[in-house]
Amino acid sequence: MSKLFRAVIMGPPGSGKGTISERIAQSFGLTHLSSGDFLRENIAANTEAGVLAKTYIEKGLLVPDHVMTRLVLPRLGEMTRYSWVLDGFPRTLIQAKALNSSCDLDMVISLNIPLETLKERLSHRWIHPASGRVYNMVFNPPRIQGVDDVTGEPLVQQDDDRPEALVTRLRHYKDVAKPVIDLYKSMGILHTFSDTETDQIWPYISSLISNKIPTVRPDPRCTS
Ligand code: G5P
Repeated sequence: MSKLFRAVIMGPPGSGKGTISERIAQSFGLTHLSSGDFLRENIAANTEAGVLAKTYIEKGLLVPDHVMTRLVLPRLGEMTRYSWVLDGFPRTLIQAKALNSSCDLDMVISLNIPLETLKERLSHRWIHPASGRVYNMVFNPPRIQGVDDVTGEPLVQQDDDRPEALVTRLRHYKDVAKPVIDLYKSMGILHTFSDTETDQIWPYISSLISNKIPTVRPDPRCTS
C-alpha cells in the first residue's frame, strides 16, 4: 500500500490556492479540501458556525480560530485513509499548531504573488454559488458571459471580493501568515513559489510533488 500524502497550500487571497489545489487533485488523485468551501457550505446551510462566519467574511476578516478548528479538524478526521491537499487552513499560528497536533504534513506550499496582481485578479473573479465553481473573466472566463458553464445559472461576485473587503483581507494576510510560514520553515517542509502567473508556477509544483509521491493512491471520491 502506498503512503498517504498530506499537503497544505498557503497564500494571500487570490494567489491561486484554489486553482493550484484543483490541479494537484486532478493530476495526483488527491482530495482537495478547502476551508473557504467548508465555510460557504455552512453559510448556505445556515448552521450556527455559518451564520457567525458570514459576519466576519463580509468584512474581509478572518473567522475566529475556535470556529475554524472545530469546522476543519473533524473533516480531516474523516479522511484518515485518503491523501489530501488542504487549501486555506491554517491561516494563523493557533490553527497551525492545532493542525500539527492532529496530523503529520508532508509538504507546505506557499504562494508569494505580488499585491497588484492579486488586486487585479480578484476584481475579475465571479463564482457559481451552488457549486463553488470559480471563473476569472480574463484568465478562465465562462463560455457565455455571466453564466455558469454547467448549469447555465447566473454567476455572482462574492462579498469578500468587493474592493472594500479586499484591501483588509490582503493587509491581514501578511501579518498573520508570517509566524505560520516561520513554523513550517523550521519544520523543513516549506516550499515557496513566486510569480505573477499560475501557469508559470504550476510546472515547478507538479515536479516537486512528482518527486515526493511517485505512487500516491488515487482517491475514489475525487471524481473530477
Ligand atoms: P477562501 O475561500 O480561502 P481566500 O480569500 O484565501 O478565500 P481565494 O480568494 O479563494 O482565497 P485563492 O484560492 O488563493 O483565492 O485563488 P483562486 O481562487 O485559485 O484564484 C483567484 C482568482 O484568480 C480566480 O478567479 C482564478 O481563476 C484567477 N487566477 C488564478 N491564477 C491566475 C493567473 O495566473 N492569472 C490570472 N489572470 N488569474 C488567475 O476564504 C474566504 C474567507 O473565508 C475565511 C476568511 O474570511 C476568508 O477571507 N476563511 C478563514 N478564516 C480564518 N481562518 C481560516 N483558515 C479561513 N479560511 C477561510
